[in-house]
Amino acid sequence: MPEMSAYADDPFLTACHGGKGRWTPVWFMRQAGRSLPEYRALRERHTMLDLCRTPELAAEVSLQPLRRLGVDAAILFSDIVVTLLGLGISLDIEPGLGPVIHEPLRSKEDIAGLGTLVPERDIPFVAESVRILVREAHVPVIGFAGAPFTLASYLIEGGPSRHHARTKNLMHTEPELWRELMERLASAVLASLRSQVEAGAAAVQLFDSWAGTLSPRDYERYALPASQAILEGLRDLGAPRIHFGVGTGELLALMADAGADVVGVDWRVPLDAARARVGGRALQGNLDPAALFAPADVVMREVDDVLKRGGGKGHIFNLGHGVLPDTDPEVLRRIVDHVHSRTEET
Ligand code: 1CP
Repeated sequence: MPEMSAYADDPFLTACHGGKGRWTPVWFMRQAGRSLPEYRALRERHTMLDLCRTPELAAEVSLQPLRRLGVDAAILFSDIVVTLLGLGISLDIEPGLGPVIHEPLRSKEDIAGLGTLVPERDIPFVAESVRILVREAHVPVIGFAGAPFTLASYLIEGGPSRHHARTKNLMHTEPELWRELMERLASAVLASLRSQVEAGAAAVQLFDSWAGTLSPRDYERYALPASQAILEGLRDLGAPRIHFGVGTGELLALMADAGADVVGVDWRVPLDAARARVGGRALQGNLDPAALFAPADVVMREVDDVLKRGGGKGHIFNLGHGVLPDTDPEVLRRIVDHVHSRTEET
């Protein structure tokens, strides 16, 4: 979709700006990935990071859900830890587990040693993947990155973590060092997101997936300033900014104030309740990904409830978190059809 004018009455962008389009737009977090057999076939021949680093393959994986599901937006195929790769961090993405950092950051020296990200030099494949995708996709392309708190958790814990205890320990005991880490990560994330928009991404999503493990007071003090710097630093580009985390019911107002155009909501807060917390911003969400294993009539009833609470205006239908790997893609396709037909009628 290369012509900006072609976006004029696009349902996804209209909803991002708070409006009501021809239908309620729908896409799914992790729509590109293990629920699709065509993705699993490619993964038999390439590692996850090889897919991310090879623009033709990354673009192909991003296009797979467009062909099969008919969603209203494409998301770049990559991972939040690609920004860390660009900062010179040695890591892998292990099947069934997630990112593993070979030498977790634990000291002042480790943090001082983090480089500066120059996207064209350090992760040129990201912008190139976006350029190919924008040429090939018939819907807007969403660029993305992880927010500093969530990235710091992987960097410090060394991988997925339940309690984020080392991360919070650094945050509480060495607030100055913590702030330095947040600032370094924020400038890297901002540089990456700006280069994705300059390459043609029509919107961006900042994933602060694990921010919901913080109290509102700690979020405001230790995580929000860095996310705010990123979201504010994107404002001049005019691409809608989606801000998402899991378990963030008590943080929604703060996440909106950080500078989001759209606030992503997990399944724990009904959208009508979330609407009251986000001060006029658009909403994205929020069907429970585990509900997709229920019988079809139950799934569609849940979809209808989300649509009703979303209110039809300034609502992007999505799950409350990523598609679970065992999800039947046919259920995803039926949800897309259902959302479209339901909302075209009104
Ligand atoms: O082996 C495989 O095929 C890897 C599985 C996989 C995939 C398909 C991982 C490992 N990442 C991805 C792609 C990915 N990651 C996308 C692609 C685009 C799409 O949505 O279709 C995106 C947006 C991400 C972002 C991401 N990675 C987040 C934020 C979103 C979220 O789910 O909260 C996070 C936290 C990660 C880290 C990560 N990467 C992979 C896994 C399994 C995880 C989570 C690990 C954990 O629980 O901490």
